[in-house]
Amino acid sequence: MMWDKRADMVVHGREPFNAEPPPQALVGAVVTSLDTFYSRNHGPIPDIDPDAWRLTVDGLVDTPLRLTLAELRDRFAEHTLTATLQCAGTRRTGLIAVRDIPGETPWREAAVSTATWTGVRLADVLAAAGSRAGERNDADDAEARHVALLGPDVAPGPAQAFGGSIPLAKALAPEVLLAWAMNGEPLTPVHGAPLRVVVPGWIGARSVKWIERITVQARPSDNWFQAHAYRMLPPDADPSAIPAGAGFSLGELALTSAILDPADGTTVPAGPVTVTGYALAGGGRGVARVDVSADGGATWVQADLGEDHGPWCWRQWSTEVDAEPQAGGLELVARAWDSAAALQPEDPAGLWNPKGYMNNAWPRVRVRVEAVAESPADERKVRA
Ligand SMILES: Nc1nc2c(c(=O)[nH]1)N[C@H]1C(S)=C(S)[C@@H](COP(=O)(O)O)O[C@H]1N2
Ligand SMILES: [Mo]
Repeated sequence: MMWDKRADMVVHGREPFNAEPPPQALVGAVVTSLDTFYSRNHGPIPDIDPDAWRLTVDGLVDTPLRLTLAELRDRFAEHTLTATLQCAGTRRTGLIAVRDIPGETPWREAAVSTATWTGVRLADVLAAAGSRAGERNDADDAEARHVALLGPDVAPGPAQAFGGSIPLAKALAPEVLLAWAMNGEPLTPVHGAPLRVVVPGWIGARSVKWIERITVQARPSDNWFQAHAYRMLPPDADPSAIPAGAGFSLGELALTSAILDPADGTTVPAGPVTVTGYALAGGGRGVARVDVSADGGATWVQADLGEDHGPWCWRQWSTEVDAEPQAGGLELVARAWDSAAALQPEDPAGLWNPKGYMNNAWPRVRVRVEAVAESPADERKVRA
């Protein structure tokens, strides 16, 4: 399989490579194995010579830096953190079902994965460069407010290297890493080797891979993927002619959840059925509760939450429902609450936006229920 991924990946595209695992592959594991971790790319995977690679830190800093990977690892303390990465396009299929979204990858529920990342804090690197948070720099007459992140890979559409920015306040937060390892293994090319940014709690697009340049500046990045894409547009906007700065920029993730098993459209045997999924609060909030309904949302039970690995990490959940054979099957629904008592929105229709970002509506799956045959005569009845 391409890029060391499992053979049953759902491959949305080979070039650029975009793939997510089958939903059941995410069940139960807090940390996603490397062969299962989704991958989202806007251009070709760059072939980087780690010896020639350098990280540049510039902009509104006292001392611009230019570092090799060895220098970065020597100079700064190493930190390890388990964090979930989620693409803003996850569950776009639920928005496409409301109204078509041409030209965007139809991600299902698994464009989200969790890894244990090892690297250095972006805050430590910015401190070494003497970044002056919020301070006016006389020469530039500008206040340091944002940190632009730039990769080398050129996406075909905008013909621009991939980049974006995060506010300086987030860049200085201890959870934001420049990582060279994932689950204790060196980063692979597809996940950003030799070094990538990891911005926990924010949309995956801000976790820039193959990072080459970090620039402290007054304003958000004017890179295509900050100024034109990854923005929440009103439903009537024309996505083919988005002026810079239209709508609002996506940053913090919104509370979301998904049902991973059983899969939509499958058949389950009558009797107790285990329903499993994940919930992710985003922005450093926690998942407080997950409710599951087996009757389309009329009645609910509380799911059991898996182990809490902190605010940057999803929660796995599971519960058992009783499946009775019935015409039309069973409609399973989930809804998560976060630690700010926010509840996921019920209906994807109100969330529809022309680029299909941030579908965090209640996940729903419909399954058929098959009566368990007790005798050959019963079996014939069921099959008929
Ligand atoms: N340089 C670069 N960084 C990038 C991207 C990219 O295309 N180029 N894709 C972004 C998006 S949209 C997501 S969701 C994550 C996906 O990371 P992964 O491929 O390691 O899962 O990387 C982000 N970082
Ligand atoms: Mo993404």
